[in-house]
Amino acid sequence: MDLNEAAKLLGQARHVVVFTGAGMSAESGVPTFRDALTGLWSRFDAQALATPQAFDEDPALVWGWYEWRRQLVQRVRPHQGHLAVARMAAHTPELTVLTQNVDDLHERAGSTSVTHLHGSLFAPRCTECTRPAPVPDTTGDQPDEGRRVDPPRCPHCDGLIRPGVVWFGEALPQEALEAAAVAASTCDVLLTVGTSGLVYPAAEIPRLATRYGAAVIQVNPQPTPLDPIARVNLRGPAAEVLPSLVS
Ligand code: BV8
Ligand code: ZN
Repeated sequence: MDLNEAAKLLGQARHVVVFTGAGMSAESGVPTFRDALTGLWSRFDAQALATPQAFDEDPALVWGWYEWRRQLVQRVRPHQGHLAVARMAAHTPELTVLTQNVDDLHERAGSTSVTHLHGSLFAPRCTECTRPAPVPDTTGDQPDEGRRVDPPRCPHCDGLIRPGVVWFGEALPQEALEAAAVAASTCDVLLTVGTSGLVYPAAEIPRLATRYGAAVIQVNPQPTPLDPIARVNLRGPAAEVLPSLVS
């Protein structure tokens, strides 16, 4: 594994972008998007649940899935890979985290410049007046082993509250997209971790970085469509590989 080449590229970089997907949270115990559907949810397809249509059709089922995921994230902790990314920022003049993940593990590990391309489990909002809504206080509740949970209603306009994530078919937040395009087109190194590079337009980001001359380093136990653009391919899990890239 050419860890030394990767560590050297990162050590010399002025601006590093760390681009993460669901594989970054896997070793914390958060199932990746595709295998987030085990047990209770196994007869559903994530891509079918993560849509405005599914929420319109059955708000309680979709809200229940996101509440289950949010409560799961609240019960787990960032791993050594998240902590390594936070430490990397201390050694790099500029470091931007662009994540496709809707959990808060990068922030809880101490990363400060985190852009959520697909929103967050911790930013519910009203479907009508779009005002932000409070995250339900479910501390102490047993994780809801049921499936359906009626979404709360907006205190201002009585509209249905929805998860603050980007569903399939929805546009990514403009400011996140712009921040990602600026970061990808000005960085020297883009470290892509735990993403299959299949979901667009986020999957454009590593490709954009190479077009602007950045070196791409990939951390993933599996081959992905990003292999051909990676200068260095580190075939291994995030929690093991990332700490060896930063002192
Ligand atoms: C949009 C939030 C248009 C919700 C998610 C071309 C251009 C534009 C759009 C499209 C296009 N072609 C198709 C589309 C439509 C669609 C799309 O890309 N579909 C795919 C399936 C082909 N895109 C969209 O709909 C996007 N919107 O384009 O809108 C528009 C424009 C203007 C106006 C109106 C509309 C919106 C996409 C965002 C969807 N929301 N998440 C939620 O979380 O519930 S996407 C979701 O799936 C994740 O956020 C992630 O981005 C994606 C993939 O999830 P996973 O499979 O879990 O993760 P990943 O793929 O990253 O795979 C896990 C990886 O980790 C694997 O490689 C594995 O090997 C690795 N791994 C495992 N363990 C470890 C590990 N790596 C390291 N360490 C380990 N331990
Ligand atoms: Zn409202």
